[in-house]
Formats: sequence, C-alpha cells, structure tokens
Amino acid sequence: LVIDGALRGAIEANEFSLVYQAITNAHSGKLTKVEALLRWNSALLGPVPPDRFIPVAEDSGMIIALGTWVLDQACRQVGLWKQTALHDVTISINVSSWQLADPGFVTLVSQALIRNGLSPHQLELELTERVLIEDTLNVQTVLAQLRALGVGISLDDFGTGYSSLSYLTQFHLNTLKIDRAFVMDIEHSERSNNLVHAIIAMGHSLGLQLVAEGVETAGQAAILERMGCHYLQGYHIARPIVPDELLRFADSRA
Ligand code: G
Ligand code: G
Ligand code: MN
Ligand code: NA
Repeated sequence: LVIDGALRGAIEANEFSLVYQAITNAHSGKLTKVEALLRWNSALLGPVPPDRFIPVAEDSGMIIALGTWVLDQACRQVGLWKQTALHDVTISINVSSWQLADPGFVTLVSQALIRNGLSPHQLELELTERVLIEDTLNVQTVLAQLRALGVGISLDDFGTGYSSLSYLTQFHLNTLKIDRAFVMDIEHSERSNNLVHAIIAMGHSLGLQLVAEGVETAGQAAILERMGCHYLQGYHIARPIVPDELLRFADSRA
C-alpha cells in the first residue's frame, strides 16, 4: 500500500532510472547486447528494488505507463550511443504481460524505434514464461507482429517457470536466456552441467540464440563457451552500470 502510493507521481518526479548490464559474445568477448534494468529511488522510501515495486505496478495498472517510460528511455539511450563504440548494440528490455496485452503495444514499440532512429534488430523484448501461458492466442499474434517488425523476442529465466517445451516452437522467439539458478552450479554439479548442456543443444537445434545469465566466474564462462552458448551475462562480465561506465566497458572490449 505504501509502495502503491509512492509510485504515483514517481515518473513525473524523475525517480526512475535505467542501468545497463553488458551481454558479451561468449567467443570474442565483444559487447553485443545490453539489458536495461529499472531502478527506483523513491523520495519517500529510498531505493526500492524492482522485485518489490513491479508487482505493485502491475496490480494497479501503472505498469503500462512505467513500461512505456522504460521503452522510451532505453531507445533514447541507444539513439545517444550512435557515434560511439555502442553504435550497433542491441538493447534488451524486460516487458510485463500487461504491456503485451495492451492493444497499443506494437504501435508504441514501432514509434519508439522510429523516433530514436533505431534499427528494429537493435531492440529485443524479454518475456517470462508466465507471459506465454496467459492469453496465449493474443500473445502469439502480438509476438508475430513484433517479429515482423524485426524486433527480437527473448525468453527470460528459462527453465524456472512453467516451462512447457511446446512454447519454444509455438511462439516467435529467437533467444533463450538460461536462468542463473542453473548457471550457478555448472562447475560443481554434474546435474546442472548436464542440464545446461541439454538446454544449449536444444536451443541450437531450434535455431535459437542462447544467453547464459548469472555468470559469476571465469570457470563458468569457459564451460559455457565450450558448450556453444552464444552470449554471457553476469557479474563476471559486468554489473548493471550507468551509461558512461558502459561506454568505457565497450571501449575496453572493442
Ligand atoms: O535488476 P534486478 O536484478 O534488480 O531485477 C529484478 C527483477 O526485476 C528481474 O526479474 C527483472 O527482469 C525485473 N525488471 C528489471 N527492470 C524491469 C523493467 O523495466 N520492467 C519489468 N517489467 N521488469 C523489470
Ligand atoms: O529476471 P532477470 O533476468 O531480468 O533479472 C536480472 C537481474 O539479475 C538483474 O537485476 C541483475 O541485477 C541480476 N543479476 C545479473 N547478473 C547477476 C549475477 O551474475 N549474479 C546474480 N546473483 N545476479 C545477477
Ligand atoms: Mn531479464
Ligand atoms: Na532472467
């Protein structure tokens, strides 16, 4: 209830910001994508993590305005990177099921791309498995429209949720993000290692790009690269950081 009250007016009060986490090519180490992550520094409550306020914003419907702000802000930032080492980066944005269900969503996305001079392949939308089980028919249509625009669709936290393997062919996905719960134990648990290996093999056979999340050690990165995982994300690569820091990181990997 307190969060709900504090969320009202928070966009106008400029209390939100985005940080960006690098996603590198597992083979070359080059920065190819970045995930935009929302941060809220509330005047009333101080910093509130997204796990706490996103569900509240979803319950109140505020997620639509907030999600629109994130989309605009992230696309504007990529537009600002035009003349830099990040000029061809793909931005990955987390999208709530409520946004996908909003009839104006596809138009909103295409307008954000045009307004900021982004090529559609520079935008990727991250969905969770939960999105795919809710209102399946409409979701399929919306995802097909987004793919037709040239926007990428990525399945976040893969393997933790309500995984049905049929989703992988039923929906227009192009990227799987392997949840960090599996990546975490890859060096020491044969079971996790086998599981990640199997996910990667399956992704390859379905023509999907694979991103490993939560990569925290050099050992994990090496194993994942050997298994054929295309991209790596996690504290071993970089933490979520502000644009200036990300630019320095990109320069170091150019
Ligand atoms: O960045 P952090 O680890 O604190 O994120 C926690 C959770 O919040 C993650 O599941 C992430 O996907 C989600 N999240 C972060 N930013 C956004 C956003 O802009 N929109 C939505 N819907 N979820 C987000
Ligand atoms: O659900 P989603 O994958 O969008 O969550 C992204 C969140 O994961 C971000 O909030 C980020 O802070 C967190 N994260 C990113 N890399 C790592 C990591 O290597 N280890 C841990 N524990 N968390 C991470
Ligand atoms: Mn994500
Ligand atoms: Na994730």
